Amino acid sequence: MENKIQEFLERVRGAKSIAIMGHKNPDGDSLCSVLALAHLIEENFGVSPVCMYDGNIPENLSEVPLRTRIKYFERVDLSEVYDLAIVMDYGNPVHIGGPRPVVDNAKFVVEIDHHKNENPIGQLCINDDTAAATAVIVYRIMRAGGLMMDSRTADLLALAIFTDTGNFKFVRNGDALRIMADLVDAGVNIRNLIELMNNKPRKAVQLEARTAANAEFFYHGRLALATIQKKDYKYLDGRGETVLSLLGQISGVEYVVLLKEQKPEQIGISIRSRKKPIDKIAVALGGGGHERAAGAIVRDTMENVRARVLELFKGE
Ligand SMILES: [Mn+2]
Repeated sequence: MENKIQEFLERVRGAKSIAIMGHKNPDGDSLCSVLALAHLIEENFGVSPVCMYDGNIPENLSEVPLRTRIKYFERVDLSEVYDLAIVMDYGNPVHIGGPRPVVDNAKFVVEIDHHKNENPIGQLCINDDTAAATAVIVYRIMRAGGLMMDSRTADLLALAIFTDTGNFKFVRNGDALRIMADLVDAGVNIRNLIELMNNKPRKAVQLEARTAANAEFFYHGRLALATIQKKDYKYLDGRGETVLSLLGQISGVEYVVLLKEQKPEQIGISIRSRKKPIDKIAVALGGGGHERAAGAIVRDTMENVRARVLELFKGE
């Protein structure tokens, strides 16, 4: 890891043009890790990376520091050949989406990720699937390189870690907490960051509340299943974390599934588990993720996907 970080710093030092991207429909870690790394590079190396994304950035992340620094991929020149393309927090090449040509055209590709990834696309891979967030790896790069961290970088790293660990619920060791402690000592105010994310449209919160209220329960109340129909999907902000978290608070519920009809015959699936690993269920559905937080996108009707999910949970 240390050697890879040193090679990365050398690559950045030698690059005149840099592009950075995360995964499609960025979450807090994807968005804030991209912005933090871009800002670190700009402040410490004097090169201003071009940041791009595909999909939608949730409204609750619209006020994060340097938000305007990242551009929708259709607003950047995808034919430009960058010295360095950095792909972060992406997990699987299909999740890169629109910015993909930038990766294919770049002279050198680096990936920085904490997802399990069978087919890495980087020529240099700074991957660690034990890291609680991609931002944890960014933090390590920053410290190993002796890079200057200002308050915006600190806030971005804290936001990424806080959101990706589900407010520290998913940490498996103390690293993320030690890093957060350091960021707080550097001036991060966690309460202010939470307030900054309380920024959803009213319709989004009301949809989440309604979706949770209409959830169904199976297998002696161990599985909670909620659905969002196409007509409501446009109001959903992000992945519906609040629905997942609300249903997961119910006594006896071990698994929570949220089915989202993104388009006719395209269902986004989010799965959460309170105990046992469920990433294998997401994999069986053609997706992936972490042991207790995973997902998939299935091209089929809501009815069929619902039946398949219920079948997969039968043995659990
Ligand atoms: Mn992540």
